[in-house]
Amino acid sequence: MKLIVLGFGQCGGRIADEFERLNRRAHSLRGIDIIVDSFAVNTDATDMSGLYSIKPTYQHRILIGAGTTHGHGVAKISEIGAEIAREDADKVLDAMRKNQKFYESDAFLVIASAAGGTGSGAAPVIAKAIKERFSDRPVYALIVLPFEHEETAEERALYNTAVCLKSISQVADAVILVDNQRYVRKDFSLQSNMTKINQMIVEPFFDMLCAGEEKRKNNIGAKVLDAGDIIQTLCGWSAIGYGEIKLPLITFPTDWSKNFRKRSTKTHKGIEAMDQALSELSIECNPNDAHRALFLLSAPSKEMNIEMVKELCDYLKNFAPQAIVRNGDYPREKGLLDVTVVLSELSDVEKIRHYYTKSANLVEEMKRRKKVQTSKAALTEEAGKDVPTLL
Ligand SMILES: Nc1nc2c(ncn2[C@@H]2O[C@H](COP(=O)(O)OP(=O)(O)OP(=O)(O)O)[C@@H](O)[C@H]2O)c(=O)[nH]1
Ligand SMILES: [Mg+2]
Repeated sequence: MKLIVLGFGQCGGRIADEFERLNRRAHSLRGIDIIVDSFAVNTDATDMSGLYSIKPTYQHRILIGAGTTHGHGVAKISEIGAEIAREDADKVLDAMRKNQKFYESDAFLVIASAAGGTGSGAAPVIAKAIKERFSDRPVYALIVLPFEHEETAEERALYNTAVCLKSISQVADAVILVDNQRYVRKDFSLQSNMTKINQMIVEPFFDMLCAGEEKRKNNIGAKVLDAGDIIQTLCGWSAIGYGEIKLPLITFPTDWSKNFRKRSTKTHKGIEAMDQALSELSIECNPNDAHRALFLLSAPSKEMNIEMVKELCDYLKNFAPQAIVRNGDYPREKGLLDVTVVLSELSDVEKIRHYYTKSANLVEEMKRRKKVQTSKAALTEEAGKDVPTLL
């Protein structure tokens, strides 16, 4: 599958940058392309200068709202982010269309954090504009939810998150939810944390995007998971997970038909990787609520067989009995067996309910605060009416 990737705000831009890096990896290691083009869109010029992989041209690192914010961001006010995006939407659409391979893409991927101002405001607005202009391809969103401490420290984060989730779910074909809190690892230093988290967020997409683009016979599975399977699966609230098991690099040929115990060990490795993928889903959810799902098994071809794929299918079906499960195998020459899982069309996600309920109380509170702020400002104005001014 080939994507056009657009990252909004600081978080979105950095994750889009990681996707561009994935593409370079696919290109140099596997000789295939999984991304047609990637863009960072921001109201903050400094944020974009810190990116590594997205082309450093003004048409790939697009500054929006320069007249309003002078390149300094919208300080968490997502309504301003949305307003600026409405004004500058054409700038983004025109930049995308300039790529000669634009029409080779299978889907758009819009990325942003929900808690900030620029990304959470701009992503739904531009997703809507893309959907209206290019109705032939799906628009997917990858939305990053705030860390727990951000939610408790700043009500704005909670409010922005709820508003962004509601808005993006009204326009995007699927919203892949990524909860920052689930990626926190104690062994990461604070400085390297974000980069590591971003790498962990994008890694599950690598094999999934590559599998259907392979041209070499040896790397084409018995059942290829292609763009069609992904498009049929991604719908509404979605989660993605990834699990891997290291394999010895040198193995001796075995006649599996005569060695049942070893064969079940082999299947066991697949189940172990799938278990890991399910326990490390990008958002906490109940697989029972999924109505669509897919998994991709990737390993050296001698490590996979039809029986193993079938057992993995049954295993996933057991967790997600309501889901239509699609699958594929992807033979790769490496000492690794990995499983990517997508759960989609989730009918319930507790965290979303939490944002919606908490922010419903905040809507009134925000209005009240605005009123108090305005009336206090009027009082101060009133008190200073007899003071002369120098202007
Ligand atoms: N995973 C991840 N989260 C990030 C990153 N940068 C910021 N965040 C999260 O994103 C939220 C803040 O949003 P930003 O993306 O910084 O905000 P913005 O869209 O640039 O909007 P403004 O700066 O308010 O104009 C917080 O929840 C951060 O924890 C990143 O590189 N990776
Ligand atoms: Mg910013």
